[in-house]
Amino acid sequence: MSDYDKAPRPVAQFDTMRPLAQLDTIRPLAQSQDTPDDGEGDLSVALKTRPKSKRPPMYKVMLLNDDYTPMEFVVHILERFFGMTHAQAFEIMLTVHKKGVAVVGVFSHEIAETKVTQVMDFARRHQHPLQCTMEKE
Ligand code: TYC
Repeated sequence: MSDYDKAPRPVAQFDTMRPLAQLDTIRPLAQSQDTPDDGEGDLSVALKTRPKSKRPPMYKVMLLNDDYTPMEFVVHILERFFGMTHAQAFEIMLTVHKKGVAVVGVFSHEIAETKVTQVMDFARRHQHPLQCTMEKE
């Protein structure tokens, strides 16, 4: 067990998923009850409009590189708060180390904000200068 695991863990949180694409256009609905299919060869299709529904905006959560935060601490953050395997976490940590920044997940506004707060609090408690930010997709 690593030292980081001794701190209290946050309650498990399930990331929101994007709903399936919702079409805003007029499209056929199932055969209307008003016009039952009488089998007489009427090829018309019942069209109804549906209210426009917009998908909620999504937010990228990003980790920034610095010269002081230990690599293993960043790997631990990615495993603990972003559900990555050790191998995934190590790869993303190296990307941040080499490129300066990497997206570590995309979430609803509320979940993204929670992730940023969890990472920043955890880094601060361990006295590391690690920075985590969010940005609209
Ligand atoms: N650059 C840090 C080091 O060499 C490691 C590091 C990686 C820090 C990713 C922050 O988000 C980060 N110890």
